[in-house]
Amino acid sequence: MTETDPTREWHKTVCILCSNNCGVEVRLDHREITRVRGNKAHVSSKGYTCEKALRLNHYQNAATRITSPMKRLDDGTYIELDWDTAIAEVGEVLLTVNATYGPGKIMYYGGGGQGNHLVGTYGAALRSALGITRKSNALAQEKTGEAWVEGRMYGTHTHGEFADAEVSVFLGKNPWHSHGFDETRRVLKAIAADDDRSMVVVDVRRTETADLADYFLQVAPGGDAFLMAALLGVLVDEDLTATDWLAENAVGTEVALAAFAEVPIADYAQRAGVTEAEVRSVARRLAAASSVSIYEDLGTEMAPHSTLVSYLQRALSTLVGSYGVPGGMSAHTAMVPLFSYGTAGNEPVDPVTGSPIISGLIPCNDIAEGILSDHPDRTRALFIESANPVHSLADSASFRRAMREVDVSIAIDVVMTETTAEADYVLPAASQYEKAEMTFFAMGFPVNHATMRAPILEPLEGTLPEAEIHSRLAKAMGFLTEDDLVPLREAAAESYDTFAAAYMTAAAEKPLLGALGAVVLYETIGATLPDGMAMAAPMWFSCQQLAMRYPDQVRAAGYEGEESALGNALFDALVSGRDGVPITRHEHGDSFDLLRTPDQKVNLDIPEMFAELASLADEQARQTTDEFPFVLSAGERRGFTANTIIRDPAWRKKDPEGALRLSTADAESLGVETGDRIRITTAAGTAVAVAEVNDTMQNGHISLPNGLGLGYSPAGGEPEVTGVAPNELTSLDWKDPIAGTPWHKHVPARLEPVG
Ligand SMILES: Nc1nc2c(c(=O)[nH]1)N[C@H]1C(S)=C(S)[C@@H](COP(=O)(O)OP(=O)(O)OC[C@H]3O[C@@H](n4cnc5c(=O)[nH]c(N)nc54)[C@H](O)[C@@H]3O)O[C@H]1N2
Ligand SMILES: Nc1nc2c(c(=O)[nH]1)N[C@H]1C(S)=C(S)[C@@H](COP(=O)(O)OP(=O)(O)OC[C@H]3O[C@@H](n4cnc5c(=O)[nH]c(N)nc54)[C@H](O)[C@@H]3O)O[C@H]1N2
Ligand code: SF4
Ligand SMILES: [Mo]
Repeated sequence: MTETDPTREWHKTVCILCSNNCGVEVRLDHREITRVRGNKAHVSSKGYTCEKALRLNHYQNAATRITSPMKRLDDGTYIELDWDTAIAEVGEVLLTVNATYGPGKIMYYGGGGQGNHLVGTYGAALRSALGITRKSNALAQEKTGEAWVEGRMYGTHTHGEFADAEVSVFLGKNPWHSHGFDETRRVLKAIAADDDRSMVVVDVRRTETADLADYFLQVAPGGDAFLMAALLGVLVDEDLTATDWLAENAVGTEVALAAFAEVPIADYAQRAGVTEAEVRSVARRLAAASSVSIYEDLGTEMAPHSTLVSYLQRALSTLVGSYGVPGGMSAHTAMVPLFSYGTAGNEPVDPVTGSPIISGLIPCNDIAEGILSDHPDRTRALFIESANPVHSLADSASFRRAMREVDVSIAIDVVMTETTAEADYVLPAASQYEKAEMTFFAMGFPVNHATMRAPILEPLEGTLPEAEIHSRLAKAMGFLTEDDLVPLREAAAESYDTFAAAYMTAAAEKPLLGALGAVVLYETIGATLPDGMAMAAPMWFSCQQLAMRYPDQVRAAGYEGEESALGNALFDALVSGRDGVPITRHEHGDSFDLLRTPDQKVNLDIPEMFAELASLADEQARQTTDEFPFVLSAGERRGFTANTIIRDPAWRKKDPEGALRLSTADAESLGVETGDRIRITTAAGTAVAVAEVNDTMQNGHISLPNGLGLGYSPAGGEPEVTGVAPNELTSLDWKDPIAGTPWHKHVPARLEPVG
C-alpha cells in the first residue's frame, strides 16, 4: 500500500497580489504554502506568473493574522471577544447609529482587494438591509475620473486588447511591474519583438516598460494634458482622423475637432517636455494603425488634469477609429460590474462635502473631511472591510482622527493593520486561500473569463469567511431567521428553479429577504455546494443576470440551455472549474451593442472637458513652488510591492526599505549617494528614506514606492515600521477638481540630506 504524501500534491488557486489574478498551483506542508508555480491550464494566464506569486506564503501565514474578534477599550488597548458577543455587539451598535441619527449615516468602505470581490456582494447585502447609502473604496481615489468620462463617452467601461493591438499605448502606466492584462510581460516582449507592432510609453521615468517601447515620450511631471492635447492637435492639423468611421460611429466629432484645432502644438509639446517632432511621429503612427489600445493608469489618474487626460486619451483612440475593432478599445461584460454609470451627466452631490458622487462612490479625499466637519448629516459610523484606508488614503493623520471621531468603527481584515489599529471592533476574516473567492476585475473582450477559487485550507482557527460574518450579523440584527431559511434551503436542495420561485415569493412577503440577496443565497444555494464553496453562492444570481442579458454570448462561450437553464449551466461550470471558465464570447461587431450612450455611438462632446482644455493656455505642467521644488510620486509600483496585502518586510528580495529614487544630477547637487538617508518634506509632513540614485529618473522628479511604511510585529507588541508610508506625505485638498481623486504622483516636495 502506498500512502500519498500530501506535500507532493498541487492545489489550484490564483495569485491575489494584483488584479491579474494569475492561475497558480501550490504545494502545502500543513498550513504553509511551500511551492508556487503557474497553472498552464488556466484559461487566461496560461501558466504565466511574475516573481511575486512565489512569495504568497507571506500573505497566507503572516505572523500578525488575527484569530479572535477584538474590541477597543478607551485606553486604546484591545480585549478579545468570543464571536457570539462580537456579532451581537456589532449588530447592536449599527442599529443604534441608525436609530440615533436616522438611516444613511453609516459609511461602508472597501469590499475587496485585488482578488476577493465576493466580499463586496456580502457588503452590498449589509448595506441594503441597513439602508446604508454612503459607500466608497479605492476606486474613488484612482478611477472615478475615468468613470466620469467613460459614463459620458460610452455609458460603460472600456478596455484595450493589448495582446492584439497594432499600437499599444501605456500612459502613466508601468505594466512591467504593475501588470493589468493577461500574461503582461510575455505580451510586452512580444510587441517589442514584432516589427509590425509598436509600443508607445508616456511616463516621467524611463521605466522597464519604456525600455521595451518603440516610442518613449518622457513627459514632464504633470505634462500629460499638454501632450495629449498636442497629439490631438496634430491629428487635426495633418488631417489624420478616421473621417468616415467617425461619421458612422461617433457623435460630437465636429465640436471636438474644433476644440483640438485650437491647440498650439509646438508650445504644448514644449510644455509637456517633449519635442514637436516626437509628438508628430507618434500621432502619425497612431493614425496609420489598424488598431490602437491605450491603458491609462495612476501616472495620469493621480496627477494634475487627471479627468481631462482620461478624456483626451479616449478622444485619441476614437479619432483614429479604434473602438470596436480587433486590437482596439472595447466595452466588455463583467461578472459583477465594478462601476455604475447610470447617473453620468447628473451625478448626485454628497450633502456633507458638496462633491459629486461618481459611480456611487464618495470621493476618498472627502471621507475624513466629512466626518471631521460639524455637518449635521455627517457620517457617524464606519464599516471597513478588506481595505486599509488609514494607510491607503491621502493624509493618514486625518483618517486616523476620523476613525476616532465617529461613534463606532468596525474593521474586517485578516491581519492587524494601520486601520484595524484604530477600529472599535475588529473581526478576523478567513484568508483568501481559506474560502471560495474570485475577482471581478476581468475585462476581456471579445472573450471574458472568470475564475472561482476553492479553498485550499480550512479557515484559520478563530476566523470566519465574510459570508458567515455577514449572515450572523443579519441574524443578530433580526433581519433574518432560521424560519425564513428552512423552506428556502429545502427548495434549493430540490433545484435552482424551485429555489428561484420560492425566493421570489418569500421576498415579496418579506422584502428584507430580497435586500439581503447574497446572504440568503449563501445560506440556501450555498448549503448545496460541495467543497467549501458556499461563499460562491451569490454568483448564481450574477450568472442568471449574465445569461439573461447576453444569452447568445453565454452560449457562444460554451454553455447550453434557455433562460434560467443557461444561467444555471454557467454557474455550475464556474463553481466546479478550477482553471477558470469563459463567461461570454462576443464578436467585434457587437462592441457598439455594449455601449450605453443614447444612440450607442461614442460621444466626443463633453463641454466641461473643452473648458478645461482651454484653461491649459495659462498653465505650466509642473505645480511646484520655491519651497517645494521637487515633484514626488508618492506610491510607485515596484518589483516587491503589492499594496498592503503583504506586510512582512522579509518578502522583499530587493529594495528592502523602499528607497527614494532621484536622478543622478539631483543627487549630485544635494550631495547624496545611494544608501544615504534623505529627508523628504511636503506640505503635509516629513519623513526620512534611504536614497537611491537612479538614472531612469528625470531631474526634479523623485519617487517613493507604495505599500511601504507598514507596521509588522511578529513577536507582538509595538509594530516595527519599514520604509515610508506615502500618505503621511499627502494632503486631502491636492486633488482633481472634477473627480476629487488625489494627485499622489505630483506632490510638491523638498529634499535635505540627513547628516
Ligand atoms: N508590483 C505591484 N503591482 C501592482 C500594485 C502594487 O502595489 N505593486 N498595485 C496594483 C494597483 S492597485 C494599481 S491601481 C496598479 C497601478 O499601476 P501603475 O499605474 O502602472 O503604477 P504606478 O507605479 O503607481 O504609476 C505608473 C507610472 O506613472 C508614472 N508617472 C508618475 N507621474 C507621472 C506623470 O505625471 N505622467 C505620466 N505620464 N506618468 C507619471 C510613474 O513613473 C510610473 O511608472 O498597479 C497594480 N499592480
Ligand atoms: N499615496 C498613495 N496612496 C495610494 C496609492 C498610491 O499610488 N499612492 N495607490 C492607491 C491604490 S491605486 C489603491 S488600489 C489603494 C489600495 O489600498 P486599499 O484599498 O486599502 O487595499 P489594500 O492595501 O490592498 O488592503 C487590503 C486589505 O485587505 C486585507 N485582506 C486581504 N485579504 C483579505 C480577506 O480575504 N478578507 C478581508 N476582510 N481582508 C483581507 C489586507 O490585509 C489589507 O489590509 O491604495 C491607494 N493608495
Ligand atoms: S502579482 Fe499579479 S502578475 Fe504577478 S503573479 Fe500575482 S497576479 Fe500574476
Ligand atoms: Mo489601485
